[in-house]
Amino acid sequence: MTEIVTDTAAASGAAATEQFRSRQGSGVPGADTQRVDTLVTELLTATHDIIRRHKVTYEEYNALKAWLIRVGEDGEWPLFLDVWVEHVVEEVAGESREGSKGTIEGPYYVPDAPALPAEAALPMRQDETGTPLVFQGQVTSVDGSALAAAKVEIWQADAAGYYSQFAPDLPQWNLRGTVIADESGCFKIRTIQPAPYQIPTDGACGSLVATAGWHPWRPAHLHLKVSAPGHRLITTQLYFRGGEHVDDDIASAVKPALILDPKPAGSGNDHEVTYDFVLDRA
Ligand code: MBD
Ligand code: FE
Repeated sequence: MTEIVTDTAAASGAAATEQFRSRQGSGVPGADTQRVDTLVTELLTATHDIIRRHKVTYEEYNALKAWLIRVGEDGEWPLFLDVWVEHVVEEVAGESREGSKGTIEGPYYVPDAPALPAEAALPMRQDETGTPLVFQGQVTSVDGSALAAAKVEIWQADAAGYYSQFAPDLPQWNLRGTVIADESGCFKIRTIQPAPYQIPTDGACGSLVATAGWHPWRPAHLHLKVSAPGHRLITTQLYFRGGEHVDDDIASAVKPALILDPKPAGSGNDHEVTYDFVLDRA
């Protein structure tokens, strides 16, 4: 099922909202009244404090109301939350990990990308542009043992900054794959270096960014989910040393341990980098 996605905030937002809904039930299993009361009361109290401290006017209150309505109309709740809130949820969730660092998932993951062997090229167009990149490494457990047949799911933007299934005119699984590591936990993935990602400027989030005088950019990144039986799945991203916006990611999701430094390799413009993953035990 390939949907037509046009190049507007509302179209990529609708696709992201639909993707999220298709994977998410409603409610939190086991959420209790006490917890909901505490969290929502504190959120509201913080909001009330801000209104008093800054003497928020009716004009500002109504502008907020109109903007929130538009976030929904544009399907941009996944984008808004993943850009400005998710990094703190991930920070808290990551506190209990010893292995590789994780970071946010963002709005553009799609499960069940085509399975690929340990040494493979990601699905891409015949004329895919961008610097060729060989991304290789090994998946081990925290005790150092190799994790045979670990699953390395990878998704990324193309050299124009677009994600397949969330932008028009891209093959369904372009630059998305599920690589199965070999018996030593090793993988070698041929891809291209993605471009920095600009969040849509024509939707509610773009309007917030412009009105607040911020910039709409994320540094170029690869997204990954790495998993193996008996181990905690890690969701992470990898960035490129010296790349634009590595130091001022709008989504606050860069960590020093996640910055790659690919070196020229082979002929032409090819680059190569090694990054190993260490998974915590489940
Ligand atoms: C992205 O590509 C992304 O990774 C995040 C977190 C938010 C918006 C776009
Ligand atoms: Fe992304």
